[in-house]
Amino acid sequence: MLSGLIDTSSLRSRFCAALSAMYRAEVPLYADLLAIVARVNAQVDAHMGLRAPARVEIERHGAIRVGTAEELAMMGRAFAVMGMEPVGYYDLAPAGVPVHSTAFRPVEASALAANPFRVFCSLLRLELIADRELREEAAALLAARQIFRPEAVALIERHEAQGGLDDAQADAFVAALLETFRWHEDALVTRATYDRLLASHRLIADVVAFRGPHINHLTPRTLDIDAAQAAMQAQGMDTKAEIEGPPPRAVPILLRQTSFKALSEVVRFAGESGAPGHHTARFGEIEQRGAALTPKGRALYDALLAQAQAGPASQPYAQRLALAFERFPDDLEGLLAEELIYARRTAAGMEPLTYEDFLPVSAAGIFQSNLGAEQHETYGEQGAQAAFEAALGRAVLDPFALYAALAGQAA
Ligand code: OOG
Ligand code: NI
Repeated sequence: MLSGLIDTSSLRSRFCAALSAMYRAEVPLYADLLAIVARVNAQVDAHMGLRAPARVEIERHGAIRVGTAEELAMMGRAFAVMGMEPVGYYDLAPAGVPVHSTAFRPVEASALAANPFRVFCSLLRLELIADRELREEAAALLAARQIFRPEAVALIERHEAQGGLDDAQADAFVAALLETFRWHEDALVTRATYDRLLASHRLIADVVAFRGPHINHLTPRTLDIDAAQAAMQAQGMDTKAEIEGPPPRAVPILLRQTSFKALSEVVRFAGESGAPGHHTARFGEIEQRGAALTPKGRALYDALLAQAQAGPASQPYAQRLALAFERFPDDLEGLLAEELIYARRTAAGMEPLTYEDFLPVSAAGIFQSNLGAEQHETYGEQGAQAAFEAALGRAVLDPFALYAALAGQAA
């Protein structure tokens, strides 16, 4: 690397800060959520088992949805500038959402420690739209839009040619790329087209009807998600009914998440000057992360979650979840002895590795809660990892292999 080039982790931090500022301005309720998280985190006793870094309220992830292979490939190159690589393949079709996804994130221990910010990036699967005419119309709309500023593309190329960006180029890159994530209330389509896209699937309208892949949520980390959810509700936020993921535990595992539901926002349709329309897409979410599970731990987690979900409807979900998870050891020794979590040896003993990825089941729940309960159609297609990777222009990394390497084990 040439001297004078900015470290990719500080570039990621600059971008994350700029994105947060933009989203707080665009979605004021999100600024309220950040204030709640900061308050709850300040109240949490440091003895909870999570070492509180100085700024726990900074965002841990965001999410976008792109429409074409070209958009995904350029997005992958943009994230590479910030030291973020595609990790994992998520097939959302079984949950009735016509996309497949990856998480762009840092992978090295030092980069994760510097700033673990990651972006869940979904690619629309137009082939899952049954109506041929609508599919072709959507494809034409997507082919005609340009979601990246020329300056952003030029700086991505500069980064690739010189192995990094200098300070001024980094700022210019952040400013130019931010435009891709901005909300545009002027839609690309007429109201009639929007309505037809919406009738096919709300998510298809969200991707196809707009100028770009607006950031649809950001997610800060909370140290006590149960307290934060209660505080959100006390402040009148329309939250999800249940916290997604595992139940509360002494040793947290994987990821627990909740959100306020997507807001109804003003949209101006093409060729109209009268009353505006509305679109719901953007929300605010919080997360609490715990230990990364081994394949064996993950299999147990999936089985117990399925058991809780299949339990008697007469029993509250939280109770079913707690009962099912009685079979999941909840002490460090037990978790390590049964090889359910990844851990790394430190001077103080064994320390669980934090889960840095997403949960497809949670992800589906997040999508669903913001699409409205009415859409439960599922798509019969198989996952299409090879097609996703061809669109991206590279293979996605295997999350288990990354954790094993961080834990100092062979994959
Ligand atoms: C992304 C949903 C996935 C999460 O936290 O699981 C996600 C989306 O709605 O585009 O962010
Ligand atoms: Ni999320």
